[in-house]
Amino acid sequence: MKWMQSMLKLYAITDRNWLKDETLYQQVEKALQGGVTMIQLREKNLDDESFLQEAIEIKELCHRYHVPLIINDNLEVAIHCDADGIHIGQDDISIETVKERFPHKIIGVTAHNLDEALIAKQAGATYLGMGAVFPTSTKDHTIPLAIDDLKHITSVIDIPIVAIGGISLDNIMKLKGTGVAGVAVVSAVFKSDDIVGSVKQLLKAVESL
Ligand code: TZP
Ligand code: MG
Repeated sequence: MKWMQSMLKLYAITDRNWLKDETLYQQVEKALQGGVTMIQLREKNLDDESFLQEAIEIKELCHRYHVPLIINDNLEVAIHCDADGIHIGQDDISIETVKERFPHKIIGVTAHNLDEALIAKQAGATYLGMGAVFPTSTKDHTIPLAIDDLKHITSVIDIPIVAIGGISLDNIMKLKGTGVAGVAVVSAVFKSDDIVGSVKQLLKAVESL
């Protein structure tokens, strides 16, 4: 699946924590202008109606840049905005339910170790998000994943894997040789005062992994 591999190069996950005086829409547009290859809309505190409204607008924006939109966790929102896919964690709805209710879409799954990765792949995940490869303050209670373990998992699992957790311009090269398709980042993009510039630099770095 070459197309999936290239979509995962620089995967930006949204976060309202660093909006400052901008809207999320404006920040996502900057990320797209910089060249992110996929966007995940991650909303932990929005009611379903607002989440759906936002998803419809952000999908239209992403598609203007020919970039797929993935919805975090919320299957109803994903279905109703006709997103390109959904990303689920270990404690979210099952891959089987997603396949049934949202067929022919991208299914991203968070996995923390080889067992979880194998199970998700077997159940039909399109790609895996694996981490946290570095310490992060963006998400609580993350489980650390050693770089050598990540390398082993990418050599065993034949669906694309994206690394996540604390990835920045300062440490991204530590992922060299791990076999990841790309990186998933939150703060490295959305916390930046120069989103377009940061995305361009990250993209350059990820291309040399
Ligand atoms: N899942 C594992 S770590 C993480 C998520 C959603 C947060 C990553 O954020 P950042 O800012 O790129 O460390
Ligand atoms: Mg989740």
